[in-house]
Amino acid sequence: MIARGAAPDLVPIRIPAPPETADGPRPDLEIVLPVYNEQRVLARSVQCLHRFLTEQVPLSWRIVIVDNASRDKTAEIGRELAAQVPGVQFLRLDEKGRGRALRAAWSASPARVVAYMDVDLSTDLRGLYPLVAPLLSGHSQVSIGTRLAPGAHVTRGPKREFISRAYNRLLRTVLRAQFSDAQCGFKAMRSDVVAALLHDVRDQEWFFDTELLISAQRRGLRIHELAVDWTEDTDSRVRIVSTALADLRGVARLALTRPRDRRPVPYGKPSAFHPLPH
Ligand SMILES: Nc1nc2c(ncn2[C@@H]2O[C@H](COP(=O)(O)OP(=O)(O)O)[C@@H](O)[C@H]2O)c(=O)[nH]1
Ligand SMILES: [Mg+2]
Repeated sequence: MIARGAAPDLVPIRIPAPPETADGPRPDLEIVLPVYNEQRVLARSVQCLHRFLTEQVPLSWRIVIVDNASRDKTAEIGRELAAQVPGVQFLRLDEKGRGRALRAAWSASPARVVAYMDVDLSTDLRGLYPLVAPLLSGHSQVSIGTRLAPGAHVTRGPKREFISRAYNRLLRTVLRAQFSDAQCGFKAMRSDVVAALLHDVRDQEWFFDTELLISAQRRGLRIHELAVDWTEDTDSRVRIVSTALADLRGVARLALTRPRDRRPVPYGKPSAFHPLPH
């Protein structure tokens, strides 16, 4: 109900000019595509993502392909894409590990929000703007896609479904995780929490995501969850048994480690962000 009487005081909004970087204007969003032996889908996925961003997303953005020592033609294709397609960059690291790739790209990013997605585009891209909007507005600091919350539409095999549910249940039981899906390849966070979270994370491979989210939770950050539409690509780089064992070792390590620092990250006020265009 609207109170009768005088109109409420309106706080004037000051719109800051977008900060500049050495490479030009600071983008709202950087999307990292971690790739390992992805010559089959890389060019198609980058073109698809580029077109989607250009036509559907009202933000400034850039795409960064990060390859860790692929043995196929991924690096050649990545370099070629970076040379040909505006807004696309390519980074190559010598050692394997998806976590390592994300760390390298995110820690060097000038963007207001950093994100990543699996190059097979298993997640419907229409979730991208809803993923990052709560970060740009200042409402949340971390934002993740989830396949395990009500509203998600998921097509994947029974084995991966079972492992995923069991793993996330374990996280809730052992680590008191408050998020529903640690492993969805569709995540983003604000740049002003990147350094603190990366400081906490030790894993350089698949456990990286879980460790990052537990760190965010322990530091009292708000993790926004977005139910995604997910269609599994059965061409996978995950070696299930060794990855599951590494995950279990990671969970044990986090369970035994007292949080080093529960203090909240001094992230910027929402007004530090360039507001979203209409
Ligand atoms: N940079 C980098 N990316 C990787 C590595 N391993 C996997 N990826 C990428 O991580 C993403 C998810 O891998 P994928 O095999 O689709 O995982 P799944 O969907 O869980 O089976 C894909 O974009 C892979 O190319 C790695 O060692 N380095
Ligand atoms: Mg995949």
